Amino acid sequence: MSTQKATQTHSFKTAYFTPYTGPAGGWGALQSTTQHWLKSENAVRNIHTLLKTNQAQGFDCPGCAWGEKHDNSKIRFCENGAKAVNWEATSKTVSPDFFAQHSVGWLSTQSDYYLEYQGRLTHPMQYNAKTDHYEPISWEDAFTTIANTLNRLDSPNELELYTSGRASNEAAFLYQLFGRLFGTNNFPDCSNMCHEASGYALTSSIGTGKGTVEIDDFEQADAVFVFGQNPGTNHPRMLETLREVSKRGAPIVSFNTLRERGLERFQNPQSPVQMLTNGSTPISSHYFCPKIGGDMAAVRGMVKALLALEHEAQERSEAVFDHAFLTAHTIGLEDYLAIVNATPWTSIVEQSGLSQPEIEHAATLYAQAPRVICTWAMGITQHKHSVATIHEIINLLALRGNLGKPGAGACPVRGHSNVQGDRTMGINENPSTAFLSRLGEVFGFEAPTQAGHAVIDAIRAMRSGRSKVFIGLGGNFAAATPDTQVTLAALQNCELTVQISTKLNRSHLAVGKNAIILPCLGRTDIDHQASGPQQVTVEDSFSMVHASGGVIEPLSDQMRSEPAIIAALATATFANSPKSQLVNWSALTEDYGRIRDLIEQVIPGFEGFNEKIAQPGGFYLGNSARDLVWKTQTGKAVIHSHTLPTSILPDKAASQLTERTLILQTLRSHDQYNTTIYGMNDRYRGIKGERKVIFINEADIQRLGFADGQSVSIRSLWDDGETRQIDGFKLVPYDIPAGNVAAYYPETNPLVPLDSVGDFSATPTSKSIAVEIQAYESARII
Ligand SMILES: Nc1nc2c(c(=O)[nH]1)N[C@H]1C(S)=C(S)[C@@H](COP(=O)(O)OP(=O)(O)OC[C@H]3O[C@@H](n4cnc5c(=O)[nH]c(N)nc54)[C@H](O)[C@@H]3O)O[C@H]1N2
Ligand SMILES: Nc1nc2c(c(=O)[nH]1)N[C@H]1C(S)=C(S)[C@@H](COP(=O)(O)OP(=O)(O)OC[C@H]3O[C@@H](n4cnc5c(=O)[nH]c(N)nc54)[C@H](O)[C@@H]3O)O[C@H]1N2
Ligand SMILES: [Mo]
Repeated sequence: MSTQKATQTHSFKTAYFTPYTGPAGGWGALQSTTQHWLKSENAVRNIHTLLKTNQAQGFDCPGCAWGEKHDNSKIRFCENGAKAVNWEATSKTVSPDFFAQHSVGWLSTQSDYYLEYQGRLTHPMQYNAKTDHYEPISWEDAFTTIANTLNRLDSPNELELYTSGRASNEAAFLYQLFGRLFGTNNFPDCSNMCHEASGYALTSSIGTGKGTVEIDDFEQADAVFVFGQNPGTNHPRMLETLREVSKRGAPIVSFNTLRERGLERFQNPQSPVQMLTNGSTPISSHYFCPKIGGDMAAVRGMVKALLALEHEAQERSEAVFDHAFLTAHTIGLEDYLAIVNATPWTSIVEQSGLSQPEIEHAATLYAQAPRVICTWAMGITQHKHSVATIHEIINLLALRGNLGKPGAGACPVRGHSNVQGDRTMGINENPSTAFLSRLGEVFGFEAPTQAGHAVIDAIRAMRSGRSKVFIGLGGNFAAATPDTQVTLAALQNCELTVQISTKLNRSHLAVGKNAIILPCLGRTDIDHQASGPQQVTVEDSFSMVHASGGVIEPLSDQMRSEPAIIAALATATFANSPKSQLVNWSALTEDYGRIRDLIEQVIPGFEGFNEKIAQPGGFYLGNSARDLVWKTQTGKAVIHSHTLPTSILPDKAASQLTERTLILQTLRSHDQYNTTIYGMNDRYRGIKGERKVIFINEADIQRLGFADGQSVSIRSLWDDGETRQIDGFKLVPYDIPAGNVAAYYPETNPLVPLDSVGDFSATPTSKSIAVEIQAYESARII
C-alpha cells in the first residue's frame, strides 16, 4: 500500500481508546453480530429472520442501499445489516404504560440510545400538554384529529411532509399522492441531507440523477476509485465486491481524510478459509488522505497531470484522452481544460493537502486503467462545493470515456435502503412538469406546480410560523437536521407534529402544540391485509427494483403498515371533499398490487411492474447515460468548469477564522445507523464505550496547548452572533490531517448553522464546519 503508514503509532491508550489493528469484518464482525442478536431479546426468532435477509422470499435489508448479485445460495447479510434487523425485530415494546410512567420532559433528558432501546412503538399516542405525557388515542380519533387540523389550514403549503429513505415505493407513492392532492409540494426528505448534491451534479452533467453502473460492472473494472466513503461500517457488503476487485489485482484507490480500517483490510466472514486461517484481503492498493474538502482540488490536480500526460502522448501521436468519446458526446471541454491549465499546482496542493507527486501517481493509476469506476458518499456530498466536486469527478470519468461502457462509470453509493426509490416515486419538492402532469392526468386533478420546501426551507418555514403541521414518514427529523436548537424550536412552533415511526426517538419529544405518534410496521414484519400478506418494493443504488416481504408476526395488532396509515389519513382528510372520489384508498390498502398498477401508469420504466417483481432479483430501471443518451438541454454530457474555491468554507465561517480554527467533519461510528445508536463502540477506530470523542492530529493537540484525552468544548464559527457549543468531548490523537478534526453525528448537529449549506444542493455542510476547541472547564466559566 502506498503513501503513509497503515497503523496507528500513537502511544495514547485509555479505557475508551485502544488502536485497532485487525482487518475489517472477520471474527470481530461475527462476535458483534452475535452480541447484538442476543441483545435483541428475540434470539431464536431472529436467526430465522436474518436468514431471510435479501433472499428472494424475504425482506430487503434495511441497512443500506448496496445491491446484490442474484445468487440465492448465499447468506446475504453483513454485521451492520444484522444489527439493523435485530434492532427492529426486538421483543421489547413501548406501550401506553411506558408513556404513563415517563413524561416528555423526563424522556428529553435521556440519550438517543436509551430512547430507541426501549423497543417498538405499539399504540397510537397523543400528547397532552397539561400532563406533559403521551396518552393513548384510537386510530380513528388520531386520523380525525390530523384531518381536522389539516382542513383548517389557510393554505396547503402550511403542511410539511418529511420522508426518511426507508419508506417503500408503495408508501412513498401514496404519500406524495396524498400531499399533491392536498395541494403542496412540500416534501423535505433525508436525501436533502445526503446525496442531494449527487443528484444535482449528475443531472446537470449527464442528464440523470442516478449512478450509471450496475453491480456486475465491478467484475470488469480495471480500477475503482473510492472517494469520501467508509464502506467497512456503512456498506459492509460493498467490501465483498471490492475484495473480488482486489483479488483480481485491479487497483482500488481510496481518497479518505481518515485511514478507515475497512478500506485497508477485510476478512470475509463468509469465507471459511479466511476465517479459519485468520487471513484477510487488502482492499485499497493505494490510499490518499486529502484534507477535509480537498477532493475537488485533488481531482483537479489529477486532471492537470492527465493533461500533461496527454501532451506528452500527442508528441508520440498517441492519446490519453478518449477524443472520440469527447467529440461525440460532450460539450465544454475547451473551457474546462483552460480552467485546469489556469489552476496553479500551489493552490491544488494547498487545498487538497496532497503533494504533487501523490496526485500525479493517482493520475497515472487512472490513466493506466481502461475501465474505471468512481464511487463516493458523504465525504464528498456534505460540503459547500459538493456539486462542483462531483462535476469534477464526472469530468475525470468523461476524459477517458469512462461513462456508458461496461466496467466503468459513476457510482454514488446511496445511504438509506430505499432513498433512491423514494425519489423515483416523486418524493421531491421540485419534480419535473412531466411527472406532475402525468400524475394529474392519471388521477384527474391539477397537481400543484409551485416548488415546495426541502429540509432547510421546511425548518425556516416552521420556525417563522409559515408552516404549521409536520408529518414525518419515518426518520428522526429533530436529530438528523442541523442547528438542533433552531430545529427543535421550529418543530415546537407547529400546531401539530405527527410521527409515523417504529421506535421512539428525539423527534417524538419535540412536540408541537399537539403531537401524535402513529406506530408502524417495519421491513421485517409480516404485513397482513385483506388480500393476504403484502410485499412492497425498493430500489437499490444500481437502479434494481425488487420485492420485499416481512417474515415475522408483528408484536401488536395495533401497529399498521405505512401504506395503510397514509391511505387512512387521506380518506379522513378528503372525507368531505370531491377529492374523495379520485382515489379508492381502501382498495389500495387491501392489495398493494393495485398501488403498483397506479405507479406503472404514472412513472416511466415500471411497465408490467407486478409481473416484473416476480422475477428473482427484480428488474433494472435502466439509465440513459449508460446508454450514451444525454438528457441534458444540449443532448450532450456537459463538462462543467468551476474555478477552485478560495476557501472550502462558506463566507460566514471563512470570515471568522483564527490561528486556532479547525475544520470538523461529523461522521458515523460503527455502532450506529444515522440517529439510531446501537451501542457505544466504534470498533475499527478503536473506541469503546464512549461517543463524546473528537479525533485530532497529535500536532494540533500540542500546538493548541492541550493534553491527550483532555475534555474540551467545541464551538462553531458563524457570523451571526449566535453561540453554538457542545461540551465534554475527549481529545483522541489520531491519523488525521493537521487542522482537521472528526466527531460523531448526531451529537454534533447543534454546531451546524442552519444557513451553512452546499451550493445548488442546500445540503447542510456536515463535513466541513469551522470550529474552535477550548478546555471544558474554562469554556464553562466563559
Ligand atoms: N451501519 C450503518 N450503515 C449506514 C449508515 C449508518 O449510519 N450506519 N447510514 C446510511 C446512510 S443514510 C448513508 S448516507 C451512508 C453513509 O455512508 P458514508 O458516507 O460512508 O458515511 P460517513 O460516516 O458520513 O462517512 C464519511 C466518510 O468520508 C470521509 N470524509 C469526510 N470528509 C471527507 C472529505 O472531505 N474528503 C474525503 N475524501 N473523505 C472525507 C470520512 O472520513 C468517512 O470515512 O451509509 C448508510 N449505511
Ligand atoms: N451532522 C450530520 N448530520 C447528518 C448526517 C451527517 O453525516 N452528519 N447525515 C445525514 C444523512 S446522510 C441522512 S440520510 C439523515 C438521516 O435522517 P433520518 O432518515 O431522518 O434519520 P434516521 O436516523 O435514519 O431515522 C431513524 C428513525 O426512523 C424510524 N424508523 C426506522 N425504521 C422505520 C420504518 O420502517 N418505518 C418508519 N416509518 N420509521 C422507521 C425509527 O423511529 C428511527 O428512530 O441524517 C443526516 N444528518
Ligand atoms: Mo444518508
